[in-house]
Amino acid sequence: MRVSIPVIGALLLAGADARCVKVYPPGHPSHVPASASAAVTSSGSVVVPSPSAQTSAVSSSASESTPAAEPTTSTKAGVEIVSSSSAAVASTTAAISSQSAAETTSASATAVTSVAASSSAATTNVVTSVPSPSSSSSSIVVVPSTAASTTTKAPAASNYPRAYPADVVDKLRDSSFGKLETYAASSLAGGACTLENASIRREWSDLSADERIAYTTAVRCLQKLPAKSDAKEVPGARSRFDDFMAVHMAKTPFVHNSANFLAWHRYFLFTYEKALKEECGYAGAHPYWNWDRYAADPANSPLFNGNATSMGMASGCNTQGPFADYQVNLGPGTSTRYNPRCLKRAVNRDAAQDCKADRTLSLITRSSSVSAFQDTMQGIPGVHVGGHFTIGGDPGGDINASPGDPMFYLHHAAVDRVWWLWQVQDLQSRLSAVGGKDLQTNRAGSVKDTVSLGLLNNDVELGTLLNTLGGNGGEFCYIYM
Ligand SMILES: [Cu+2]
Repeated sequence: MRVSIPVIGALLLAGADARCVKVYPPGHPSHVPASASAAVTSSGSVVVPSPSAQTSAVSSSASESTPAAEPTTSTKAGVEIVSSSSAAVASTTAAISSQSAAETTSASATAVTSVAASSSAATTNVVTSVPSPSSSSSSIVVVPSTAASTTTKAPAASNYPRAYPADVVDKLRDSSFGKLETYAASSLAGGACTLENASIRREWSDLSADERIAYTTAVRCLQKLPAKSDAKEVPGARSRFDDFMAVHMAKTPFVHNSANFLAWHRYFLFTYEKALKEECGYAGAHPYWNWDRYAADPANSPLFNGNATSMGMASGCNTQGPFADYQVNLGPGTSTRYNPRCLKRAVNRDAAQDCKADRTLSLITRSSSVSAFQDTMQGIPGVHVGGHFTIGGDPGGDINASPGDPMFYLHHAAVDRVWWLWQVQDLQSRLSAVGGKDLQTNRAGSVKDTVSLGLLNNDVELGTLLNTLGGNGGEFCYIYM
């Protein structure tokens, strides 16, 4: 979907204010041109999938009942081997039997992760508990498989094995981990946050089935807790989840294409993760979405295949998966009125191509300043907009209201990971690098700028949000796999 002119037109048609059109990347569609299947919201705005999204929606709907192939991970002689489950790509007529086959293979794939994770937890005081390409482990674990049980060894490369082959960005992450260890040895020694106790944000497919369900269950909990938003300002807010959506809607003009884009969204995501933990008992770290893994067929991926262990469906109203009974209350755009409707996706394969690993790698390795990095990331094509377009739909394709789709947070964790990895390449200078403009003051951005999440969290200085290991007054303490 390479839209820009029609989208800008549609934005104007839909009544988006001129400020939004100016501030956000053209082509980040809140709304797209009307068509036969346009849904007219109560505000009169037309929200429809784009023509290309509709095409893919039609083709993917045929396979909706067919669970996506999740790779089966097996380990032979320390080498991770990933293969697609042939059972999972059975025809729709065999959907029911392949469903169980797919779930079984998926469970065996994730067993590797959970077993390895617990073996790592058992050695917290040992150097090898740091997930590092150079660490080693001799734990022998038995991994259940669909065919037969296999004795395998936790991969030496990492205590957190990947369910998919490492892509070029994963490889950069692994090969530059030594820089983080060097930094930690000199700058984190004796502090409260260390590499050993930092939480580890992992990719969606690398979580076990139970871990994924624990995450979506906590999100559902947040969607049921009562809102704290001011009822006069946000009359439509019905839940704590809506509180986050409303803050993003209100702050959107000041936190995109701005000096604080990366830091604001890092803080927003962290605060969301904190709410999941403190208000909904979530015990894990926030997952992220590795765009590249599913770019060939995002609709039939472990994220969007509609399974109980997914983030819901790829097209139309989400009637399957963990968010089947979730209703979007706010939006579209900046509308804070109560506007209940189903969560709609328009998962788009074309947009996913903008987020391939080679593009992400070049973003990281070729951006020598933070300004270049954040401008390229938010440009078109770029991984930020590309990820939003990959989700699409209502409110996922709406720049203001996009946090109304729970996928927003996995996408922005991916954005945060890319920033983190860019920082890791040169921690000395990049842990204090700020570029671009503060759109509230219209001055050059600085570490002293105030970052505000409204009612969600305290106002803090931008400079304190730059380091995931000890930033935010010590509250940040995480890394990414
Ligand atoms: Cu945003």
